[in-house]
Formats: sequence, C-alpha cells, structure tokens
Amino acid sequence: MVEDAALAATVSEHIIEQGWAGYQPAQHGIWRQLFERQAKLLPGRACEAYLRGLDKLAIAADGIPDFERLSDLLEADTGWRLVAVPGLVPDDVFFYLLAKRRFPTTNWIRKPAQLDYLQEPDVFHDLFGHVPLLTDPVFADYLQAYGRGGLKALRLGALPKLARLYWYTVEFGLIETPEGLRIYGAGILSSFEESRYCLESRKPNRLPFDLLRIMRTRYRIDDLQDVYFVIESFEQLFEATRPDFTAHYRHLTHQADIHPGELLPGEVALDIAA
Ligand code: HBI
Ligand code: FE
Repeated sequence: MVEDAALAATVSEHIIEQGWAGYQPAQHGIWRQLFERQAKLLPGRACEAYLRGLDKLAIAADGIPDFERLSDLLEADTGWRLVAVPGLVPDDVFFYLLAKRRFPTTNWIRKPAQLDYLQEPDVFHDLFGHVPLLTDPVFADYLQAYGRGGLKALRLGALPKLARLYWYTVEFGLIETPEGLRIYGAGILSSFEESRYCLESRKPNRLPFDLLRIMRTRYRIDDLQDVYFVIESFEQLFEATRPDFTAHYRHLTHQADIHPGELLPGEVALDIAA
C-alpha cells in the first residue's frame, strides 16, 4: 500500500536512540525512588499478570532499564519490542507502531519536583506502567489490535471515540479477580496516589466494562478519574473489541457524550469492600 509506505517513512522520523549511557546517576536515582515507592504499593493491588511481567523482564529498582536488553527479553516472550521516542508522537505514528508490536517508549525521566504529577508520559510511566503487561499474551494481542483499530478510526474520523477505549482500559483499567479488584491500567500503576484511590476511595464510580458506554464517556487528563471500568479478563476485553467498529461509530454519532462522573438511569456502581 502506498499510504503505508509514506507512513512508515514518517514513523522513522519519530524514532530516536534511547541514549542509555547518557543517563546521569541522579536520573537513575529518580527511577529508583519512583520504583521503590510503587513496588511497595502494588502487590495486592496490581493484577498478577502485571507483577509477573515486572519480574520476568527484571524491571527493578537499580535504574532506568536499557530498552535493547528489555526488548530482547520481551520479543522472545510475546514478540513486542520497545522503540524510543522523544514524547507524544502523532496518532498515526502511534497506531502504526502498535500494529507492528512496537511500543513507543519515552526516553526521558521526570525532574525531582515532578515525582507525583506529570501530564505527559515519561520513561517511568511508559516503561514501568505499560511494558510489564506486554508479557501477557492476550493483552499483547489486544494492544496490537488496538493499533490496527486506531489506523481505521483515523480513516473514519472516529478517533475521539476510540481514544476513550484506550484511556479506560490500557491507561485506567481495573480487573476483577477471585482475590478482589486489581489494577491493570498503566496510568494508575505509575501513579502513587491513584493506585490507592482507584481501589480504596468511595468517590469514583466503578462500572462493568461496556464498550459503547466507554466510547461515549469523556475523560479528564488533569486529575484522578471519576469513573473506572472493570473487566473480568483480558479475553473479555479482546473479544469485545474484536468486531469491526464501523457500525459502532455510526451508532455513536447519534448518542450524547457522558460526563465522567455521571451515572445513567439504571446504572449501579460496583460496591467496594469497606
Ligand atoms: N504517543 N508516545 C505516545 N504515547 C501515547 O500514549 C500516545 C502517543 N500519541 C498519540 C496517543 N497516545 C493517542 O492517540 C492515544 O492515546 C489514543
Ligand atoms: Fe500511557
């Protein structure tokens, strides 16, 4: 495909070297601080597949991982590799990379004053938050399918709807397990405050995963979430998003958006154990 070749050329302009040898000791120190804080919090809060992934990839406190070393481990496992990017990349580039099982990973780390709050992704969010779950075979396939769906949504002018699916699953998703509610969303896993709030606060609503409901729900990027959607399994997520979305997008043009904090008539938020 001609367009595909043009896109491939654009993609290569957004990929950079990680520059691992150039990190300063203080930058590895920020990683260590963030890692240790989350590592204490996440057992019993993060889903098992995520915790296993951290272990499998030997992502640890000692410093910012080398993307090449990590990619070799990950590729042997589920075929994904990391590519370094300087920050947010254009939507088409982002989706193209996901569709090729390449995870765009920001190479810089936040400053000491930004330990708790950062609107843009940095290497701690991208790597600590997203990469461990790429060792789960079903989640790994889901993210690739999302990339393919993203390229299609761009052609159909439906990106805002599809972006909500990413937000409420890959970034802020919760999963129900026999042991209780657990986190799988990277935006939560990389956040000290939200990893407790999302499970323990009575304030946000927790609703069962519903694809069309999610695609109607606006989200906020500047604060803790007002609503979380809970999946039963990664298989459920993968299967629910497998069909072509064209008819969904058409249907959604006639549906009003839903405010993040709003409950629709008849909706009941899940109860959390006190
Ligand atoms: N770029 N590096 C990076 N990381 C993202 O999460 C990202 C992006 N570009 C676009 C984008 N996300 C959005 O299109 C998705 O959140 C839907
Ligand atoms: Fe992210």
